[in-house]
Amino acid sequence: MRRLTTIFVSGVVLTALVFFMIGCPSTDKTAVTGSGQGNEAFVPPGKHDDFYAFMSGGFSGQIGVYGLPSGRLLRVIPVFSQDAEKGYGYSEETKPLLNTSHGFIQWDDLHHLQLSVTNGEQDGRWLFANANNTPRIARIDLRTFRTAEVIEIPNTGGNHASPFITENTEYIVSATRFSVPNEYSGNTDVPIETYKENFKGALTFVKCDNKNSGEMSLGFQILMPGFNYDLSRAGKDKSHGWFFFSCYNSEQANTMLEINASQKDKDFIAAVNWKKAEEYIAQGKGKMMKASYIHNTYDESTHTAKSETLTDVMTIDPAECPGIVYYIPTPKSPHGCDVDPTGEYIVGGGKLAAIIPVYSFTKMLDAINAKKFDGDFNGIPVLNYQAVLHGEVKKPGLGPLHTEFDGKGNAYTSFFVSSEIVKWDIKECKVLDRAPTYYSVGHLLVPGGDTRKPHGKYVIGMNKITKDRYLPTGPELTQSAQLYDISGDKMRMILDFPTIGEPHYAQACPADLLKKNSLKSYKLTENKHPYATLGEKEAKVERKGNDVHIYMSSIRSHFLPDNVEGVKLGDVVYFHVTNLEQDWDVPHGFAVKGGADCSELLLMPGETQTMKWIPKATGVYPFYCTDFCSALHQEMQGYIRVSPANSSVELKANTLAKN
Ligand code: CUK
Ligand code: CUA
Repeated sequence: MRRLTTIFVSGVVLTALVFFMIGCPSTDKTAVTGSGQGNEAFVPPGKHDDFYAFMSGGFSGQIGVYGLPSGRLLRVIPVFSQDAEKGYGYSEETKPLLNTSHGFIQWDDLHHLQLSVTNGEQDGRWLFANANNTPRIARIDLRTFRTAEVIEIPNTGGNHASPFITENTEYIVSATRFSVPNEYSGNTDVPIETYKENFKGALTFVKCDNKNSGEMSLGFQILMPGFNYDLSRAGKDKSHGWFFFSCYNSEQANTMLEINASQKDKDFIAAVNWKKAEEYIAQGKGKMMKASYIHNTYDESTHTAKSETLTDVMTIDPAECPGIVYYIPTPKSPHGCDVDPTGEYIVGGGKLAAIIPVYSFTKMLDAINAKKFDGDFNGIPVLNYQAVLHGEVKKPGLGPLHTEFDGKGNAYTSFFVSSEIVKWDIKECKVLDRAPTYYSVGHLLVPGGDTRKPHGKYVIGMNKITKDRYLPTGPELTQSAQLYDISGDKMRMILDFPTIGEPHYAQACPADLLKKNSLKSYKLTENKHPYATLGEKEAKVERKGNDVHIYMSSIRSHFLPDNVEGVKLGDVVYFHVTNLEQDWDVPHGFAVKGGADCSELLLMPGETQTMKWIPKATGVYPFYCTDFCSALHQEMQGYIRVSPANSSVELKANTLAKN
C-alpha cells in the first residue's frame, strides 16, 4: 500500500485530529499500554502457540511465520527474494524459482497471502502469495514451509488483487493494478496518452489442481476496461461462482492519479460471474492468445526446480459475453473488497470515504434480473447503487481499508487515517466498538476471518508506522503488528510485536491443522537428485571438459571429500552436497571462500543441493559448514586447490574409493 503515502502525510495530521475529534476510546492508560491484564499473550518456555500466523513481508519478498498469541517469529519463508539463511535463490536447485520472462529476478514486493480452502474452510495444504512488481503467484507447501511453485501472469502490471482464491481453491486470481497496453495486440509501444484506447486491465483466473498436487496453470483472462484493479475476494456459499474486484481510477487518468483519479464520487467493485465465464469458454466464445510467460516448479524427489516457458492464454471479452461482469458503484477510491462468511454481504473500503458501504448479494441478483442499471461502461452494465446496497455504516472512522469477520455476525475494519480497528454489526451496520492502533493500520486479520468458518479469538492490526512503540534503531524503525483479544464484547490489545518487511496481509490458522503434517527430513532412499551422494562410499570427483563435479557427502562432523586438488583456472566447479543425516533439525551448511557466485548452501537432512563456484585466482580455498551442527562443527571443514590453467595437477580427492 505504498500508494497511500500522500494520504499518509495528511494522515499524520488527521490522525492527531481524529484523536481529538472522536476521542481516544479510553483515557485509561491501558488503552496505550495494553489490557493491563498481565501475560495473556505469554506462552511459557517449551509450550507451543495455538495458531500459526503467516505475515507478508512486503518489499522483503518474504513471509514471516509467527506463533500466536506469543508473536514469536518461527521462520522466514523466502518466496520472491534470495535468502542466504536458507540458501534460497543461491543453490542451483532453487534459482529457477526466481526465473521470469524478464530473466532472473532476485526480488519482489509480496503483499497478500491466502491459505488454501476446501468448502470455504482452511485445509492446511498450501499458502499462496502474490508478487506485486513483476506479476507472479507463488504456492508454498505447508509440509515443508517452502516455496514449491511460481507462475508468471502475462499482460499485467502490478499483480495486486491477488492471490485470492475460490471456495475450493479452484482458482487463484490476479488482477492488474496498472492497466497496460494489451500485450496480445502485438504492439505495446504506444503513446501513454492513448491510455483510454489502448490500455486494458486483465483479471486472471489461475487454475489450481486442487484435488492433487496443487499445481497452477493459467485458466483464463478477462480483458476489462483500463482501470486500476486493487483488491478482491471470492464469493462464498450462496455467492460461490462469483468474484468481486475493487477498482479505482475509473476516470482512466494516466498522470497524477492522486488528483486525477479522485475526481469521481464513486468508482466500482466489479462483480464477476466466473462460472458463467467458464460456460462461455466451453461454448468457444473465448480467444486463445499468444504470450510468453514462465512457470517454475520444484520437484521434491530431485530437490530441484525447473522453469518452462508457456505460450497460450485463453482470453474473454466481457463486452461480448453478457452476464459475466457487472459494476457496483463504490464510494471514494475503493480499496478493500471483502465478503462475509455467509457470502451474502460484500464490504467495500474507500480510502477517502467516511462511510462503509455494505452490499447484498441477494439484492445484486435481483437488481440484475430487474435490470436496475445506471448505464454501462464499455458495454459492462453499471448497477444502481441503492438497489444493491444493504446499508452504510455511518461515522465508522476515516479511511476504511480492509475488513475481516469473526463468524458471529461482526465485522472488523481497519482505518488507516484515523488509526483504529472498528468492530461493527453486519446486519445492523452499527458500530459496536473501536480500538486505537499504533499507528496507521493497513490490513488486519482474524484467524480464518476471510473464510466460511472464522476461528475468531484474535484480531491483528498490521501497522505502517511504529514511532514510539519500540527502542529506536536509527532512521528506520521496525514495522509492527498488534494483537487484540476479541473473545469478549470489547477488543483488548494484549501484545505488540515487530514484523519483518512491511506487513500487508496475513493469514492465521490453528496450529493443529499444520503441526501433524510437518516434514521432518527428506528420505535418502527417495532422493532422486542426479548428483546425489547417497553414502560416503559414493563421494567422488569428475571432470567434464571445464566442468568439475564434486559429489560430496556431509554428516556430523565432516565432508567427504574434504580435500580436492587438480581444479584449474577457467574451470567451473559444482559442489553437489548431500546431507546424509536422517534426524529432524540437523542441517549442514556449506560455503567456500571467494570466487564468482560466492554463496551458501543450507542442506536439510536427506537433501542434495549444488553450489556453482568459479575460482578467480590460483591458491588453496577453505570451505566449511556454516550451521553449528555438533560439538565438532568447527572441525567440519576442507580445502580446494586451484592451479593454473595449463598445470598438470591431476584431479583428485580423498574419497573412500581411493583409500
Ligand atoms: S494493500 Cu497493503 S494495506 Cu497492498 Cu492489501 Cu491495503
Ligand atoms: Cu555441519 Cu556444522
